[in-house]
Amino acid sequence: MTKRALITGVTGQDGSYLAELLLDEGYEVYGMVRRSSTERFERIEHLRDRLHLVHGDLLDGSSLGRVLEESEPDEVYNLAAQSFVPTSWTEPVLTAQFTGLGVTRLLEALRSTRRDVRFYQASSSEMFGKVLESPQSETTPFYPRSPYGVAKVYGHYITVNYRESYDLFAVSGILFNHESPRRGLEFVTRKVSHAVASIKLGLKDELRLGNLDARRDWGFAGDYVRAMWAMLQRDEPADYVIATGESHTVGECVEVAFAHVGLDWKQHVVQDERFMRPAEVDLLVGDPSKARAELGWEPEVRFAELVRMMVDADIELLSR
Ligand code: NAP
Ligand code: G4F
Repeated sequence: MTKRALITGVTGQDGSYLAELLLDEGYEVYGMVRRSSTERFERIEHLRDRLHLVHGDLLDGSSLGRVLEESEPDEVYNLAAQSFVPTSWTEPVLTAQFTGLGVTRLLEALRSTRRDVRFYQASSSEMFGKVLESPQSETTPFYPRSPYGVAKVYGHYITVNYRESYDLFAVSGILFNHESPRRGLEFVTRKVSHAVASIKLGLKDELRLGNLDARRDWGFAGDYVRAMWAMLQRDEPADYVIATGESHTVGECVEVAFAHVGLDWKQHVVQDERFMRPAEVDLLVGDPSKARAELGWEPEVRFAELVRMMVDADIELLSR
């Protein structure tokens, strides 16, 4: 029988890659979208004919119940969130509502349908924050450094709690930063790739950034959605760290991106206090051994290739 999946956050970066993967796997895919005065479905435009879009919002529990009734899913992927860390300081309560409590609303709606549904929660390496050990694994304690990180810790533990309390097949993927040409323009890798493409094409001359020393474990979103799916195919529910195991500075990302188009980053990059954070996460590097051993998961795209892919895609986009 054809399996059905529901993706919240289907219009986001990960939602679009996951929808592609599930459609390729033969699923009937439902995507939850929220009402907006202007439709912004660019990332899923190429899939529109193959997707069922259903209206709902993580802020409205009754809408989630209706979405579940309408879609009758076998698997639910909760990717929707306020996902930009700086916004979590300017809108901390809303971030807690979307990113934290939204998970409980969805789990409660699931519980009341009493269906045998598998649930995936998009947890984050941002939960490790001021890291207590390196590399970070499934057993590393959390020390979040932003309202977003705090909300994700809540979402993580409520998922664990519903698994243990109600015997739900509910798992959390603790995903480290993952990027792609579909990444939002406000995140640092895409900000860099888009600016490098614009500078190369003579559309601008300067790129203003914050902390160039922060280190992240950056992978490719297309690889990471494979891990989400694999987690829901296991016999027993468990949480996994998904990462490349390599970490690089923001400065290295800048260097690789400018070098790819033959430019010297020092001529264009300006450090700007406005992009510094009240509390920074200095270093993230994940240990994906459990995912490798139990899911057979490996990242295919590495850091420099990822940055170059994003620059090339932005040059193509801006040249159109
Ligand atoms: P994204 O591009 O920012 O997408 C977020 C999605 O959530 C969008 O589809 C957005 O819809 C939707 N959304 C936001 N608030 C909502 C609400 N109240 N009700 C319903 N939908 C709502 O994020 P992403 O990079 O794909 O990340 C997917 C998930 O993984 C997020 O939960 C994120 O926190 C988590 N995560 C991401 C990374 C990463 O590096 N990318 C790492 C770890 C964890 P609109 O289009 O309407 O705004
Ligand atoms: O690209 P970022 O904004 O991503 P951040 O904060 O690591 O969060 C992303 O990854 C998390 C997983 O760990 C996700 F949960 C979360 O949803 C999101 O997808 O910033 C990366 C680093 C930071 O250290 C930041 O201070 O880049 C530094 N940075 C330096 N200049 C900048 C800038 N970040 C942004 N966004 N813009 C800058 O100009």
